[in-house]
Amino acid sequence: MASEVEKAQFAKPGGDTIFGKIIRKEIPANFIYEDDQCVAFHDVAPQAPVHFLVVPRKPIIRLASVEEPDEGVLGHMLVVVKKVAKMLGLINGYRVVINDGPDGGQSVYHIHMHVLGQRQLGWPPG
Ligand code: TR5
Repeated sequence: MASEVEKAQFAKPGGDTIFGKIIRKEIPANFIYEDDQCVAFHDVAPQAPVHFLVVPRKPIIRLASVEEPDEGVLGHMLVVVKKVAKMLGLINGYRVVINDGPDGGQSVYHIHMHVLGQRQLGWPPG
């Protein structure tokens, strides 16, 4: 089974992604939250006791391809991060991560925020 880093080396931007299929409910995921702009669901391979993803309905490819009109949805996603983190009881803090491109370890080319919590996280990340 390829690691996330290995997957990121081969992942390519473009086309529909697994997250598009999840958003359209063509593939099941463990949803926690949804609204007209974004969804949140648990990561299938959690790297912490709580690990969820916030994904915009708009298929923005990656942070490097964000445009000014995306400001609103990106800000909204951070508000959703805060809401869902509170909902899941992350009262002691958490980490929010956007992996961008091969060096950033991005394996799915539909922008998303990772939220990790309920354990002490190390720094720097690997
Ligand atoms: O590597 P990046 O930052 O692109 O993050 C992609 C994340 O998507 C990884 O943490 C994966 O574990 C996660 N992932 C991949 C799939 C998946 C998922 N999370 C929830 N449900 C998933 N399904 C149904 N299928 C996946 N291939």
